Amino acid sequence: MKKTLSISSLIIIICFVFGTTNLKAQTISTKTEIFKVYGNCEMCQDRIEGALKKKDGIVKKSWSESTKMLTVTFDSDKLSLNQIKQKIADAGYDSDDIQATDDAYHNLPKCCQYKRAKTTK
Ligand SMILES: [Cu+2]
Repeated sequence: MKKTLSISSLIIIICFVFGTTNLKAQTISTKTEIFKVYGNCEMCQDRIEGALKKKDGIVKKSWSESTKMLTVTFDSDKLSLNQIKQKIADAGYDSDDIQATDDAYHNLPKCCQYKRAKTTK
C-alpha cells in the first residue's frame, strides 16, 4: 500500500512538472511583423538593426536595403510593435507610423539622410 502511494505521488509530481513546463512554453509568445523603415544604405541597416536588441525581447531582425522593409521577430510580452518603431525612430529612422525627431534625423551622416516621406515640420 505504501509503495503504490509513493508511485502515485511520483506521477502527480511528474504531471506537475510537465504541466508547468508546458505553461511556461505557452507564455513565450513571439510575433513576426514586416513594415517599412526609410533608409539608404548598409550603414543604415546597421543602425536600424542595431537599435533592436536581444535584451529587449528582439528574437530576429533583418532590414533590406533594396525593399526598405524590416522583418522583425520579437517577444510580444516584452515589447510592442510601437515600442520597436519608437526605438528605430530614436536611432533617426522613420517608419510610416512613427517618425524620428528632426534632431535624430540630422544626426545621421549626410549620405544616410534618406528622403523623408513626410516632413515633421
Ligand atoms: Cu546609410
